[in-house]
Amino acid sequence: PQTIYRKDYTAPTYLVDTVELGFDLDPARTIVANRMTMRRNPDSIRRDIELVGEDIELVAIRLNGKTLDQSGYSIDGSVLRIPDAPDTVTLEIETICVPESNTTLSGLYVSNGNFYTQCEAEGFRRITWFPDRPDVMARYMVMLRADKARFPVLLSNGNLVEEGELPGGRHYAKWEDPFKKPSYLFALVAARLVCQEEQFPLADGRTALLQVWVEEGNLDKTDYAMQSLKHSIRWDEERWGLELDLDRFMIVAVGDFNMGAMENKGLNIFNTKFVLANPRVATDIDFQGIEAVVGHEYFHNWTGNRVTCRDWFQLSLKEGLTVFRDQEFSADMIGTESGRAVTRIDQVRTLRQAQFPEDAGPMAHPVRPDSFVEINNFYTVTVYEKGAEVVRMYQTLLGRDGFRKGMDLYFARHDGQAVTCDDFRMAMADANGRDLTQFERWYSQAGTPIVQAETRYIEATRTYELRLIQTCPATPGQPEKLPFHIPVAVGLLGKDGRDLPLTIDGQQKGNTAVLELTEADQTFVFTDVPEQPTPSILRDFSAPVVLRHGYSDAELVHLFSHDSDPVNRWEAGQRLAMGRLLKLTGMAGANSGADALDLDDVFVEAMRKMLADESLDPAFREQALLLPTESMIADQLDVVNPLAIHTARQFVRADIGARLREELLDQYQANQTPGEYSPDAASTAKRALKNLALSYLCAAPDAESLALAERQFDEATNMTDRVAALSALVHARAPVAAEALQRFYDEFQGEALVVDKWFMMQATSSTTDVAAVRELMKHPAFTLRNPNRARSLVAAFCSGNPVQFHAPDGSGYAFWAEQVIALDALNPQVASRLSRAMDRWRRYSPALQEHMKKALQQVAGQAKLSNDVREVVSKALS
Ligand code: BAL
Ligand code: ZN
Repeated sequence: PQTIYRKDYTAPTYLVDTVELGFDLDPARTIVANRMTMRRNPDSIRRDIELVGEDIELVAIRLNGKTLDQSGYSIDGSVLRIPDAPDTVTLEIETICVPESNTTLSGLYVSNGNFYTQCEAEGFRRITWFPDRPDVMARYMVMLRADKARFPVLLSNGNLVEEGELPGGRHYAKWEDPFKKPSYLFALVAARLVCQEEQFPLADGRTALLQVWVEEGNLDKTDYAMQSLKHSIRWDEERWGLELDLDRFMIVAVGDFNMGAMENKGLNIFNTKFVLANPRVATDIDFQGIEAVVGHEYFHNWTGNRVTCRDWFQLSLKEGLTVFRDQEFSADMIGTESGRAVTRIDQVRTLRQAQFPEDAGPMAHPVRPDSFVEINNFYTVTVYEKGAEVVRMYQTLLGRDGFRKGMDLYFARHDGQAVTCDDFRMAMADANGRDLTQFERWYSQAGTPIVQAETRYIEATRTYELRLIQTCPATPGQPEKLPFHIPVAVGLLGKDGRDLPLTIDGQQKGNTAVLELTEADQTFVFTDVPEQPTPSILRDFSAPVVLRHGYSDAELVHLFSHDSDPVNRWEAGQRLAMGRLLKLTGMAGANSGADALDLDDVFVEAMRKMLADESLDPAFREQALLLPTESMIADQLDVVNPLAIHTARQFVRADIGARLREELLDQYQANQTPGEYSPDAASTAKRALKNLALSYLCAAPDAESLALAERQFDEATNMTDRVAALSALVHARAPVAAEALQRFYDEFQGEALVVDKWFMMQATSSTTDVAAVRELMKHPAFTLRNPNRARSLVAAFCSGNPVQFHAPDGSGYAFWAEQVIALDALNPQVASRLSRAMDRWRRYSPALQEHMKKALQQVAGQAKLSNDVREVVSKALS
């Protein structure tokens, strides 16, 4: 496979002004007629028309009305070249594709008998020959023709301009998108669907027709998506002054989908997981996911669609920015300060759970990568979540108003264009008169920076020195790093726990100062500091870095009890917990078991106080009581022993469950939410704390705790409580667990998304070994062809059940290799995701490494392998 480099970018040779697409839709043989008006790009030095196509049969090609025979063009792999073309051309191309056998779910495909498309990043070339690159933006007119009885609904981007009947029971619909767009935003749907719809007033006085399209049985699960869409539209108007630019905005849910959702212009296509919800089938987390993803896709209309990416190396230009926007949206929707903090804590957890490991592994890449083999492999937590952190840092450095000025300038300069991350950075710099040259390194350097903090209080001069030393580990292709421009938000706590007012260089900084760390080693001096303070460094997680500081337990308990910054208050608890977990992991590894493990009173008492502090938001208390995950613990270790980590963490959970039993029971009772279910933030917070209490109680299971879980399972009136109870029973190996699982399946077998939960719960239980997963794969409801289902069992096991996956005999890895190979034949994108479960193989014990290497080599040795999987396994092995 060929590596593509960012430095090799060249402008397209021809631009496309208009595209007329005609589809004669038939699952077994769809005919696509494509008529493009093109003109030579004055910015290009070459004269060839270059089109790409994949898995399509070329029927005819005509240039300015004349059929081209094979002397008029050449095809080399996926590239079709017409040499020395005239300056303006009308190019007509007819192709055939077979949607029903397209298992990749990229391009035009069939799901449950209906037609859908997915074109990002490079799916449009599976529909027709085209300059399928984001810097070619054109206006689209689309004619859809299909059997009316089977496909009564025909949708595409933009506005419906005409529809009618055709002979032979067929019908047609003609759609026109008034905005020019790159081909990756093209979409069509031809399906038997129903919709919830309404007219929604926009800020400028217009109204827009909003629709949520689903299969008939799901019309009782569209309210929340519709409500989230309306909130998104209003929020974008109010927070950023950005309006919906179409008269019609559609969301369509599909059960077979590689990603979460897709922002096609005016016709967002969604994984059902991020549309369908009602209290019976969806959990609080599902409701939150729907709000965030509906928001995310809607916000792309400006950040992604109106202003798009010049090339795929710039993916974070739209994704980092749009994730940042959806994060802010979710925080604003909760509306309270503690709710905002809890969303921020969640973001930090995601970074530590997934992005920091990526930054430290063989697939590490900068937010704006320099090269790739397969762009689909770069829809990563680095491009998305770290990219969002980079955008957030602009706001931290420039202030909210400064950031808004930068956004306004970005749209003023670039609306209708395909641009780069540098263009965004320049808009931020120019709008604020700031030099952001050094900030560019966040885009070009991979790896998680480490900031080491050293402090000194000088009583005689009442000064406090904070020395910050930054380093960044080597990553593939980048042995040396230059210093980053890091905003470090700092507060100082007095002995009474209150913030000390801050003065630096004679300037008053309030309670939190944003220090700008730009050197490798830099010291900041606070003056007029009346007493030895406790430093609260990196407040609100002001940069995606690892902060090292030699905190004492006493300091951490002080911060955990008093820090006015809720994120650092939570962080102090995580540090307390991580210290214990690492020590206990070492002991469990040495002793091979939980015997002789012991948890100290300082930690348990801090947890007890936090749990019972009813002045604090239950959502915050839940976060504060959640231990770092097994993968976060693994990330701290040079040699990972998954069993020792699991043993240590389970021991801590059980010990907390036993020693805080009274308080846990109290909170379990105090946070009931009787009455009708509502996914609002306050009710969600209560359920979260209540169900965390239940899980701790069941970690040290006695008859009473298990009875509590069983009763909750029986009496639950919503999926959040039901799943929490069932999960507690399963993880506690309760005698009733098997029967409860069966009852759950019997009741919800008609709800695909709930069946996914059922598989996932079992896949991630430490009681489920490889043999049990293989048994589950024989279940009639299991199929590798549906991405959600494959992820719910196979990927959930490989990435979410470390103890069993890393079985000493290597059986987990052999299973992984088998499944990667099987999936790759169907759907390379899903296979490639699964293949990343082995990213960190060099961190395990030599015996495990041996097995892992063998499995990786087995996959790499396959003659027939997608570029997607090949890139991942070869980088892992290199
Ligand atoms: N653009 C791909 C899906 C998403 O990030 O919204
Ligand atoms: Zn996105």
